[in-house]
Amino acid sequence: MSPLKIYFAGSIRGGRQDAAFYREIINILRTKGEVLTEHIGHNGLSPDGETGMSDYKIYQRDTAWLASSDIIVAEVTSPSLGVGFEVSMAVGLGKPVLCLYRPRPGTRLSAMIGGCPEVNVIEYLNPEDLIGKLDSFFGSFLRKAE
Ligand code: 6K6
Repeated sequence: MSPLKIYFAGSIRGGRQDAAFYREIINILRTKGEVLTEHIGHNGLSPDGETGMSDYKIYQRDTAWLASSDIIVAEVTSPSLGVGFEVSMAVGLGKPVLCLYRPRPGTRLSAMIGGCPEVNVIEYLNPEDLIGKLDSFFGSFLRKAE
C-alpha cells in the first residue's frame, strides 16, 4: 500500500513565529505518511525571503500538491490568508481536513474554521501533547479508510 500523502499547511507570509512548531508537527506527521510540504517547517523560509519562484508558480505547485494529497493538516494558530485558502480549497475538493490549534488567552479560532462541519479541529498545548492526539486521530482515520 502506498504511503498516505499528507499536505501540511502553515503560515508563511502570515508570520513565521510558529515555525518551530511546524517543524515538530512535520516530524510527527512523517511517522504517519509522506509529508508533501516539508519546506513549511524550514528555518530559512522567511515571510519576505527570495525563492526565485513567482507567486503564480508557488500557487500552481501548491494547489497541485493539495489536489494530489489524501489529507490536509493545517496548523491554524497563527492566522494566515494562504492557510485559510488551502483549508477552504481542501473542503471544496472533499478532502479530509484536520486543523491544529493552540488556544491562547485573548484569541479565538476563526468561526469559519471552528464552525465548518467538514473540518476536524484538534486543540493542543505542545508537541508532546499532540503526539497522542494525532495517534488517535490517524488511527481512526486509517481504520475508516480501510
Ligand atoms: C518563501 C519565502 C516567502 O515566500 C516563500 C515561498 N512561498 C511559498 N512557498 C511555498 N508555499 C507557500 C508559499 N507561500 C504560500 N504558500 C502556501 O500557503 C503554503 O502551502 C502555506 O501553507 C500557505 C501560507 O500562506 P501565507 O499566506 O501565510 O503565505
